[in-house]
Amino acid sequence: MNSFSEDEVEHFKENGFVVKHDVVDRDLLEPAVEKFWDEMELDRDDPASWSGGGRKGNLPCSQDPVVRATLLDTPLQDMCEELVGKDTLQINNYTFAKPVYPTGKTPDEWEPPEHGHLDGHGLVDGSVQPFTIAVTVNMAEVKPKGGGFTVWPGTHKRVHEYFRNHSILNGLKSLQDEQGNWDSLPEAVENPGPPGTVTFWHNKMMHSAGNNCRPDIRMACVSRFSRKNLIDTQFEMYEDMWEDWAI
Ligand SMILES: O=C(O)CCC(=O)C(=O)O
Repeated sequence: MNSFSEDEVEHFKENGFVVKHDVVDRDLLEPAVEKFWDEMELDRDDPASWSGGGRKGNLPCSQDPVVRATLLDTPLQDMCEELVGKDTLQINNYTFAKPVYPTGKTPDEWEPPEHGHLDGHGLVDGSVQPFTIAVTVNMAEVKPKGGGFTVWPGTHKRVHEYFRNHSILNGLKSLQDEQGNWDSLPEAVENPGPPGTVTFWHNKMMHSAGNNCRPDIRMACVSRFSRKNLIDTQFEMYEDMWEDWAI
């Protein structure tokens, strides 16, 4: 049975991402959320103190078996392989545990981030660390304007097209003019949702954490899969960017 409808596959191809609800069971999420709390260095009983956070960066529990279970004991890899191809993928990184702390602003003051970044092509100068497809899992409820994973739809196509004729070192250049200003970026889309909501996203998507103008902490985990043969195929930029995908 297919996990994605034809419309969802079409949405993924056109926009570079697709969102599915109830993919990860709450029984797996709840213990993982406890691990977030163990490590965020915040007083759980004092929400007023959460504004501004908290321990920064990916939490150490990114590697914890309980947190990894939210990837390993779920259909996430199989679902990604429905898009990329059966038995094509391996885990590139496990469950980076990413809190986004409240900013202290109200939803009325919320704005999306002005821009995002690309992973693998542009984060580290002079090196590429590509992957194939990623999943961002909402570990707890993420309300709109609450720091949800944010994407710039369609940027995967612009970046892919640019790489056909340019170095793959910095894909952000495909989204900038000659002066380095953002060039006609699409409107950002934030992906809130209940626990277990997953955003599946293409490797060449501009993305970012959102701005959290809610009182709750945004808790999400990001994992990336790469093709088993990525080392041989990473420079391959087919005219049809889906040539080597299953969709
Ligand atoms: O935390 C988020 O929502 C964004 C994560 C991100 O930017 C990344 O994994 O590269």
